[in-house]
Amino acid sequence: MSSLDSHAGSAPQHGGGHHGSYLTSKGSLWADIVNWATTVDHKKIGLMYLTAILILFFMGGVMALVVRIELLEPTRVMVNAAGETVTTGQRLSFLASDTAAGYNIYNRAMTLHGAIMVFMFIVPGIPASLGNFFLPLMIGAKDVAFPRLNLASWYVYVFGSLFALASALVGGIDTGWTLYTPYSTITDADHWRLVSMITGVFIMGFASIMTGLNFVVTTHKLRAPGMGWFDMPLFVWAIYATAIIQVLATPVIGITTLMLIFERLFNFGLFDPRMGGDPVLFQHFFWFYSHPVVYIMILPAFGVISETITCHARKNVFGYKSVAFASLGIAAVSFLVWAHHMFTSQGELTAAIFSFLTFFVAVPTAVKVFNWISTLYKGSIVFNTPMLYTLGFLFLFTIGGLTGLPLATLSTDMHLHDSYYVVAHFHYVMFGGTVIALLAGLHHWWPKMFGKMYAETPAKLGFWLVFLGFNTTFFIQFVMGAHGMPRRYASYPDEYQWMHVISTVGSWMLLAGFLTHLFTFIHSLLQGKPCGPNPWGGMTLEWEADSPPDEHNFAHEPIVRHGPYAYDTEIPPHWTEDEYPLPDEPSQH
Ligand code: HEM
Ligand SMILES: [Cu+2]
Repeated sequence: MSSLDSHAGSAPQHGGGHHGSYLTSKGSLWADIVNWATTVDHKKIGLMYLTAILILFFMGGVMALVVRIELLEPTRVMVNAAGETVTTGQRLSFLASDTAAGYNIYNRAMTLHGAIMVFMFIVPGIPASLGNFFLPLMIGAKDVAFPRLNLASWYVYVFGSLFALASALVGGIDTGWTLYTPYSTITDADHWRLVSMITGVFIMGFASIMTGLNFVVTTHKLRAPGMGWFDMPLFVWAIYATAIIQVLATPVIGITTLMLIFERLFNFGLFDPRMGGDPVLFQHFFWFYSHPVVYIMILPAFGVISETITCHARKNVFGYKSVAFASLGIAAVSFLVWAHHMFTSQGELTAAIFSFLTFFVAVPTAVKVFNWISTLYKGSIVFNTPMLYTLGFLFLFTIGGLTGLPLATLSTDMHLHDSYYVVAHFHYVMFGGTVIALLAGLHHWWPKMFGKMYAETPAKLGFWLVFLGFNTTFFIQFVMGAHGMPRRYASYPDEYQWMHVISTVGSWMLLAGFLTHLFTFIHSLLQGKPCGPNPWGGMTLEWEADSPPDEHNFAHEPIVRHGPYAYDTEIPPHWTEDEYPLPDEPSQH
């Protein structure tokens, strides 16, 4: 374990350092507001990011519910007995002036959902919230390398999001979150809605780069004395690998969005064939960023799961080094496979090469899954909420990952491309993977962040609602898609209706699950029992700090003498041997 020898004899630390917790009020409400708005404390910035992304997740979720309500019934255009054309099943029509506008409301809600969820929620997601809060703590640092840049990144992110959301206030865009040309250049709505969304994405990119840069430098430079690369917790490895992608890939979306703005406003002819441009060029640019980005979304989730699984199964991570290197391997391969999103819009040889390369991504990913499962083997698994979410992750992410293989295979992708199968696949990965891991991490680190426990029973109820709701919503979409239901349509043949109904009912279960968690967390903040520094018996450095941590994290600079996990050799601090049975056989490290 990364034990703090300096700390072993310094029990008074837990009485609170000389600064008090980072949550301690500065006196008046106004003083607190100023303090938070100008803070350079990575913990506060982490919480500010967490709040912002959860608000956006809520907004994106509302849009998803709207989309699902529209899909309860297909839009049908029929001629009635009197010979008039009537449109039925447009549940959003009360928002629209006529039928065509009704279709467009569906398109805009779907686009807004995708754009919010991807650019504003899941990309900043875990790194900017949990990463900001825990990366410095886990390596025994006082803060990130560039604290002011960290605060700047939060403001840039909020500013960019407001820009993007402004496009919705003035009517929204209907291009899909992928902003494909020619929808985004010629056919869509009006200039300014699009330009405002695209500019928002452009601005948010800078926030992502600032965060990534900060984490790379922090990991290199600020590790506590004695902490070598292989003493770093796996969450740190994952955030580090993510940060490298953020720094290298994000500039590409910056350039792409600029090109799109110039094309839209000044007809540059980059993507328009009438002017010698090429619409497929846009797809290449877009996916050269957006494929690596799926690893910005999922690697931090892998990091969270490595921590929760070892802590709540009380066992070392099986094959620590292979998990650490798998993160870097995924980051490297992620840049080579972008064109697998475009099999149907390119030549056969190119498609075959990209298909071949795509299968390589599966290797380091599978290594991780096998290692996590081996970690569980003979562990003393505690079925608390973080562990339930961890097991949920393993189950859902495995489905998400394996269903990607038929999409990587040219012959099967020709059939599945742009169908609901794809929608199901990426929700299993992004939601079943990243959102579920975020929930695992939130429940795992909540006591550390706020110094209070949450009520276990409602938290578990929340898990079951989310888990069952998720599968009800999305599993049936694999079936629909394989039967031919295309994505992004509000109108569909009647034979699909029963499947859409199941899916929509699932979305309401999800809503109930999230509300349950929301109330559990609010209840914890108001009335939660105080928890000690280390309620789970965790072994990584953040558990050595107070709960909530002192303003400057550690009273003494930690000195690290062991790797991050040593559940087989040491009893974690504050535990007795009865509470913490050691495994019979020493497991490997
Ligand atoms: C992390 C959470 C989520 C992410 C990252 C996400 C992402 C996306 C994206 C990118 C799209 C665009 C699909 C396309 O381009 O065709 C989409 C579509 C959609 N999502 Fe989500 N989503 C999330 C959560 C949800 C939830 C909670 C629901 C349901 C309650 C949902 C339901 C839908 C529906 C119905 C569509 C429209 C599919 C279509 O008509 O093509 N999503 N999502
Ligand atoms: Cu991809």
